[in-house]
Amino acid sequence: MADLKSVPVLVPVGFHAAARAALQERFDVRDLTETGLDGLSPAERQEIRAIASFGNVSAAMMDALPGLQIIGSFGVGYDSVDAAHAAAKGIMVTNTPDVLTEEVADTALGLLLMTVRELPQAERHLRAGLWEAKGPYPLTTGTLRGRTAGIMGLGRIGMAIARRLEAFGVGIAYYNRRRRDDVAYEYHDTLEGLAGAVDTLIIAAPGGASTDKAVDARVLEALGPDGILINIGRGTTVDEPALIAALAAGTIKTAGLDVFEKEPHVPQALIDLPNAVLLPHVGSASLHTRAAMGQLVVDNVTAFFSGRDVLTPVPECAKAGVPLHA
Ligand code: 8YV
Repeated sequence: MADLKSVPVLVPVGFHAAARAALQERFDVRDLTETGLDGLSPAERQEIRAIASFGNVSAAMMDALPGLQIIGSFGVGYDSVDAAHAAAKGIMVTNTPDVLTEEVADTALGLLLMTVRELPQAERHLRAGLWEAKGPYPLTTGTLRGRTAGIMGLGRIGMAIARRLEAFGVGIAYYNRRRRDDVAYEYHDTLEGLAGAVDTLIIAAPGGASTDKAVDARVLEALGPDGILINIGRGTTVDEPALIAALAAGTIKTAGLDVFEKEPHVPQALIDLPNAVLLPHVGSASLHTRAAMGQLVVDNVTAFFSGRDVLTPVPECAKAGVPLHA
């Protein structure tokens, strides 16, 4: 078991403040600045044994840190970490599932309600003084009543969204890598099949190569002119130009997006569309939930170097038999 104070841990300067402070108390924290590994001398690179991360950890970065044993990634999605490369090298990767599930599902339902009932547009109407000057906000053509939602990615967050949809009286179907045998929701083995069977498509799937641009022009066409697209997963899952074209042409009705392909950049063409509700990736962004996520990063890295199993290894590392502790 290592003396934690002698373990050099690389932590981005803008990392969750409380988590950074907790790591600093226990470990020998080294700053990862905007210059990346260029900010470290070759000798310092040799020493690093852990990274706390909320962004890109590429294969090249892992290769440049020969003593690296664990990457504690902040967030449930770890598409920005090359987990396959880490697993092949015997480097542990942990993420922060569970602690953000309910928050993200809340945001998904909020976004769905905002989108279908045009709540941001109605609020802008009031703030612009138009209620008094011109009269009530027009009746919305959209309603949740009678809708069926197709969930892409019925994992922990997808299931939490489904539970909420049930309470709202919305029908549920899903597309997943595998059919789940613990739910009675209608399963579709293709995304296009799901989109054709529902009028509301909710993306709660992970990002990365397996879902890259999976929601394309054909899927949007299948969703149809009354269709609503909600994305709480990753922007890369949607072919953004195809979505912009579909919203502009009325191929689908409206979209509510919390994530984008090249965050924080959002295409002006999307911002200009009146039939889109856009949030700046706030799915898990409450003080409460971000604190829990930060603590889980600290707990994983601490467990690893204290001879205890990490709490939340990513499946790639668990399957490859990467050691659960140092
Ligand atoms: C965070 C997320 O915005 O958990 C995820 O996968 O996308 C969000 O909760 C992100 O992790 C912040 O780095």
